[in-house]
Amino acid sequence: MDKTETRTTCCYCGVGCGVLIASENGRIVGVRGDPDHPANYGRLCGKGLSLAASTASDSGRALHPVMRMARDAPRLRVGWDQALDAAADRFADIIRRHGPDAVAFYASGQLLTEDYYLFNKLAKGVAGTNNIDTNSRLCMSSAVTAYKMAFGADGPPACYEDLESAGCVLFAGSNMAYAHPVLFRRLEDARRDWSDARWIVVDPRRTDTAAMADLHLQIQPGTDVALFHGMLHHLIWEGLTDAGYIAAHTEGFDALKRMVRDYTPKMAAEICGVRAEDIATAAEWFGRSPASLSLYCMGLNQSSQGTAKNLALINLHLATGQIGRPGSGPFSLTGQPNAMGGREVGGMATMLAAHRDIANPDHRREVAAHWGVPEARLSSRPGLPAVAMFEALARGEIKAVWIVCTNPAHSLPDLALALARQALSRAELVVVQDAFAATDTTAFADILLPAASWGEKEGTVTNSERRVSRVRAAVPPPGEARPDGWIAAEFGRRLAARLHPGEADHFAYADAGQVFDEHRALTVGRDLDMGGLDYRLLEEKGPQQWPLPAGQAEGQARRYVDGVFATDNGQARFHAIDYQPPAEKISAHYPFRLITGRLRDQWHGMSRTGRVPGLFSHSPEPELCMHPEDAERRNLCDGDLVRVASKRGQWVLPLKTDGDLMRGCVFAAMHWSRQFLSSGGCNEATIPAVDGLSFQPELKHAAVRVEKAELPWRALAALRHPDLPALQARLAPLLADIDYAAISLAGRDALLLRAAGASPRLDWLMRVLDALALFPGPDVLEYRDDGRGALKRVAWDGDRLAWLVFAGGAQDDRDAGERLLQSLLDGEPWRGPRLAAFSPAAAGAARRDRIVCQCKQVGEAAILARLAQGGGVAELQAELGCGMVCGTCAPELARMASGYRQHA
Ligand SMILES: Nc1nc2c(c(=O)[nH]1)N[C@H]1C(S)=C(S)[C@@H](COP(=O)(O)OP(=O)(O)OC[C@H]3O[C@@H](n4cnc5c(=O)[nH]c(N)nc54)[C@H](O)[C@@H]3O)O[C@H]1N2
Ligand SMILES: Nc1nc2c(c(=O)[nH]1)N[C@H]1C(S)=C(S)[C@@H](COP(=O)(O)OP(=O)(O)OC[C@H]3O[C@@H](n4cnc5c(=O)[nH]c(N)nc54)[C@H](O)[C@@H]3O)O[C@H]1N2
Ligand code: SF4
Ligand SMILES: [Mo]
Repeated sequence: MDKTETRTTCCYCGVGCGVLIASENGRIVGVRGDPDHPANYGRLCGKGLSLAASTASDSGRALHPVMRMARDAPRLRVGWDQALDAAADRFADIIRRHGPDAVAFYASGQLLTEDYYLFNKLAKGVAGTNNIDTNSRLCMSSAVTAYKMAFGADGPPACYEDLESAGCVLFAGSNMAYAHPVLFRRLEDARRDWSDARWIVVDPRRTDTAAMADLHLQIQPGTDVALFHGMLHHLIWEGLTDAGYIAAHTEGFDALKRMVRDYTPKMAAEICGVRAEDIATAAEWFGRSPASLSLYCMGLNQSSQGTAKNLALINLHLATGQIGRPGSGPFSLTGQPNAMGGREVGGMATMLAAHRDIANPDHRREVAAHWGVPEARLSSRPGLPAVAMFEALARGEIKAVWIVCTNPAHSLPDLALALARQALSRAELVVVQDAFAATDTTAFADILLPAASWGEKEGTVTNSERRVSRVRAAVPPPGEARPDGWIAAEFGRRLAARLHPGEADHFAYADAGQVFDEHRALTVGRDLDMGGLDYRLLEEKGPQQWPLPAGQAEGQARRYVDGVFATDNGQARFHAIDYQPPAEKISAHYPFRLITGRLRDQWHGMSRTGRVPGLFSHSPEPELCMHPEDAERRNLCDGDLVRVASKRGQWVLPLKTDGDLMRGCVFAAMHWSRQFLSSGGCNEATIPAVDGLSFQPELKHAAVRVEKAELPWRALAALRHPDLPALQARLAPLLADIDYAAISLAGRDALLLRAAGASPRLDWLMRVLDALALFPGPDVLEYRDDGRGALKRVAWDGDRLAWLVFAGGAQDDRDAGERLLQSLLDGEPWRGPRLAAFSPAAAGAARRDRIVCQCKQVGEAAILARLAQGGGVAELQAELGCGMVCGTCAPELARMASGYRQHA
């Protein structure tokens, strides 16, 4: 047997953990954390640990290029040459007829740096358009814009070691316990060692991160600018600013000082809905600590005031000199594994390679010369940022779009009306390059190209602390899937041959290392100089941080240590921008503020995490979280199906009362897509308003109404099966045909479908049962009453339940179905007569226990039972084993233990 271990990097979040892949005969059989990687030193979170499981089967993967020969015709399997030639013909034709800006590329912070570089070269250097934007526009663009405005260049100035030396940590709009778990472990460890470190969390929800804070500022959504100005007012008033630093290294303080005069903590407190004393305390801790670090993410960026929020936070650091020293600095946590790499290669509509600007003719000349293309090819017109790009596509101004490694029909705002769906159905040509066959976006593809995925390709990624790590192939891609960089180069070469015959081949690379060399050559002499950072060094010395100019032994951990910034005069700039409320006001008609965000164990549209049953156990169903008092006033109970509607669109999901929210706010996870739900999820209702400086959409703040969805007919189907992704793929196309339906995975190998309709839908259910092959047979008990829309089928495999279907309108049946479901998931032998399966549940439905610890599958009930005997987290760990493997559940365990003590 051929067993090998391959050193690579996790493909999920921007922490960028090192992973060792064990593979056997061309299959990934296990993963473990790389003990030598400086991001994680061997640790992985639940998502990272599940990477082998999510790559276990090829079903659901895109395996062959497919293409429509005519509009509305079905897609047929074709060869790579045919698909790429057709794509190049169509792109070239559209460019000739309508000009280069009639085509667009929509890429992703999950591409490798080399792939990203090639797409950027292809769009800007071959097609001649700056219409290349990425999902980073939905993610990091406010942070990028603010760094550039304040420091003159993009990129976080701090590093991971700063987490260990910070005396005051300000988390702003970051639920780090869920979204950057391994870094959060490092912070937890540091606080254990340095017990007087203070944590402040700014978040409208009491997240697990907030529950661990010394001070939680539960602000009204969107009010961060007022909060930070209020803190600055207090710092100035109390003489806690660093006049020496301000004078030596910054400009613009006087104007800012004049503006924040009005933002007394009292005034800020009124806007934010928190206590003025708490704002003053936060300012004191921040200003007096020997080292203050802020960690921020989507709660700041995804806002119509995203850039202003970032700048107001940076103001606090500059005014107190909390930057450039160990343990301090404004540290924007990057979301995707290679959001940073994308920024380095200039992979957005508003920038050029290596932090150059489109508007600067010298910069265009440098890049054109490097690529060997005529200077005039590089357009001086900025391209369209994501939202505007899809709007232009919907209006027919952009005619063809190439979408790679992102799922805009799920992740863009306002799916229902203006954006993705309309745009993609109107476009003349949609090319989608994805690793998976069925996503909300691949449905629109005229040409679908199968991409190699994690563990199957070579390149690099850059994590949040500017550290470049190698990504390596451990196994060959399935079917005919090819690496993204290969696809970009093959298409680029074909497009160049059609548009610019006679030009030398712009895509002649022997390997990914050569692409990296071409990229890093462009960085030489610039703020992100990687002249000394190549594959050989990465091979010999492991992951490296930039800047790392030629001749230096290692990269720079911290930037701006000398107080010299990347602006023309070396001074950092303060910015005075007034607070503005979110774009959409709440009203009598739309009284709730919808906040969207992440779950602990799911990743975006779930194309990968949705393949692993264990990753559903922490949050098995989609939920709209609402404060219990808001729910009570509206007569809503846990589990009720509700319809959430904005001015733009609506979706249906179950309600969960949740005291972690403030009144007037509701929260929904962003993950559930049309592959798992009867609708596109929360972005049916979100708003396409964007920040005026960064063009990042306000994905976190829409005004919505919440009403009970009267859907009395209910169905539950559950079965065990060895290939769940295959089953899910068969069911997904049926979901939209009913008022509510949601797929989730459970146990080790079970798939669950819950559905609801305004009237009985046995017709629909029959299609579901056909798709799942749940037919009557010898070991199947059936009850059917078409008049009442009732159908029950229960099947046994030996003495165990194999599958079940319960549909109808009666509560008793629902309870019985839930009880059977529990029995199916437990896998216990069936006792008593089989007919008892249809009798009403004796004492209501069995409540499914929520799993808190994914690694050891420890549920809430066992944890509460152990806490009832006294003790805390240490006892839970020692006796139940929870929180001991990846530690992702540690914050929740701590919270449960302290909650228990408070109630006891
Ligand atoms: N498990 C998991 N981890 C992930 C991802 C994933 O899909 N799943 N995705 C990765 C990516 S791409 C990203 S960008 C990051 C995102 O990481 P985070 O930004 O930490 O995650 P979110 O849940 O999107 O939002 C963070 C918090 O912002 C709060 N918030 C909402 N509005 C406001 C506001 O006006 N002000 C403030 N201060 N806070 C507000 C929300 O309540 C939420 O708790 O996560 C990365 N890590
Ligand atoms: N309401 C709301 N919406 C949001 C957010 C929010 O907080 N709230 N967050 C926003 C943010 S921060 C982000 S980053 C976006 C994320 O949104 P998306 O980028 O749409 O999310 P993913 O599901 O990660 O999409 C990645 C796609 O690439 C495919 N893929 C995986 N590996 C590969 C590969 O190697 N090659 C190729 N070609 N394809 C591959 C996957 O199957 C998947 O379809 O969502 C944004 N949308
Ligand atoms: S924290 Fe988890 S998801 Fe993020 S890189 Fe590390 S293992 Fe991957
Ligand atoms: Mo993101």
